[in-house]
Amino acid sequence: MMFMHRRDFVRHAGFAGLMGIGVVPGAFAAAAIKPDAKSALIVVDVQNCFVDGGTLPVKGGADVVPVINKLSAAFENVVVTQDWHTPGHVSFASAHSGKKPFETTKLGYGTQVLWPDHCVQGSEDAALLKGLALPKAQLIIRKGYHQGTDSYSAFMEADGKTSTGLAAYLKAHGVDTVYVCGLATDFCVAWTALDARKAGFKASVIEDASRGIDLNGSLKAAWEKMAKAGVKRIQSGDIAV
Ligand code: VGL
Ligand code: ZN
Repeated sequence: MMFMHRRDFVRHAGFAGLMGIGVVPGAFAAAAIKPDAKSALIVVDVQNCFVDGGTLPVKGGADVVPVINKLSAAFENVVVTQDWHTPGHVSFASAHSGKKPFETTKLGYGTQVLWPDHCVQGSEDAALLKGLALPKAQLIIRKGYHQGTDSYSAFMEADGKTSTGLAAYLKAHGVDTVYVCGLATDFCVAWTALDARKAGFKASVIEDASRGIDLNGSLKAAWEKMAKAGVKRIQSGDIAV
């Protein structure tokens, strides 16, 4: 009972209520997260390439759109990211002879998963989903535009030392807490949340506003790594809209 998920708590509490055990009225409203001026929603890579019909589709990718649109109303600060690769980018399998998508290779900065060609700068594939309605978004940060370096994270390129400038931007705006959602949970969302922690932000990933690729157990591994780093795993319903 002590360590149950919020979902389970709600179920048990409802049952207790029915049994007349008594639940403090308003207890759930008080528990809900109310983002303030120090919080930012980071919407990661909700682009045509990552949904059906795109070059690197994530299962159920488009389903995050209505969830994110609704969530965004709760935030004063909304930042959007776009995966934005050069043609022939180093993360493309096609740039490495004898390699196929979803294999790996060793680069100067470490092991790189090789992907189908995706999110090429200026292409329709790299555009944000039409249905994504975030008129209040204050910044679109593009990443992965250096030919020889990938960037899953919105904060730091895969070399671990080239900053995108996002941490400085958020800090300059007084933001100390980020809520990360989008595509894909186990790559760009997870790396963004992990780097947010490294940069000193409180960080949560909104699970039902994200979808994963799950390559060789990558989804479970990402959640474990995030838990260890102090990234909270929450649901969109935990945020008061
Ligand atoms: C992503 C693989 C390659 C992502 C981007 O947005 O999670 N995954 N490029
Ligand atoms: Zn990419």
